[in-house]
Amino acid sequence: MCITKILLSLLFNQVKVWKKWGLWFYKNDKSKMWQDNLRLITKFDTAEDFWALYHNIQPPSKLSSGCDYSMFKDGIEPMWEDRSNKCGGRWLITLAKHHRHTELDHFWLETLLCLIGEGFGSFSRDICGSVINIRAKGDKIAIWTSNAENCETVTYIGKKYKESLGLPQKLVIGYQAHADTATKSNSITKNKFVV
Ligand code: MGP
Repeated sequence: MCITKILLSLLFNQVKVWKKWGLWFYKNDKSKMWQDNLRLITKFDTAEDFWALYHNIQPPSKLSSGCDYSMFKDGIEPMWEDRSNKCGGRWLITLAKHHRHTELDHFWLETLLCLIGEGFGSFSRDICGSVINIRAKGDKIAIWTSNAENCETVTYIGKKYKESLGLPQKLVIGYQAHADTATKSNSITKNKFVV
């Protein structure tokens, strides 16, 4: 267990974390509409409940292709259409296939801890949630924020996020507005910001 995890569990066990969070699961069933494949698993507002949940669900690396987990602030649904997301965007980490068995679970946990531990200080207000996509072509992890025009906040979150994951300085990550992702005509969405 890394030091961040130990400290957070000691500090926040049975202590309320930032408001309340919801954990969602998406399983790709092509016979259904995208929204109908999305399920809220549970909500939690203490670190103790977070760890109980975390230890009782499959780690992302064990999920089948096409599945997602999302963790969002209570009251925000993990979709572009939600009023908190519709003007926002995401910092996107794309992982090479071989990272599923090395970095994926670790990156996801660090992402969750950045969120519930308010790792972005006062900028945490702009955080909506995070999503992990398990995909055959390569897995993805993203932090969603509420305002893609808020350059200072978005940039701060991106830099801090990269640092929290221990990504090398020279590795560039991109932020994309949901409006661009939702209307893209091919598999590439232009980056609005990079850090
Ligand atoms: P995806 O699951 O985010 O990524 O979007 P994937 O599977 O890697 O595909 P790619 O297009 O990024 O290469 C896949 C598809 O799911 C999208 O093209 C949409 O049709 C649908 N979808 C994804 N999201 C996050 C939403 C959403 O928030 N709202 C709606 N309506 N559809 C979505």
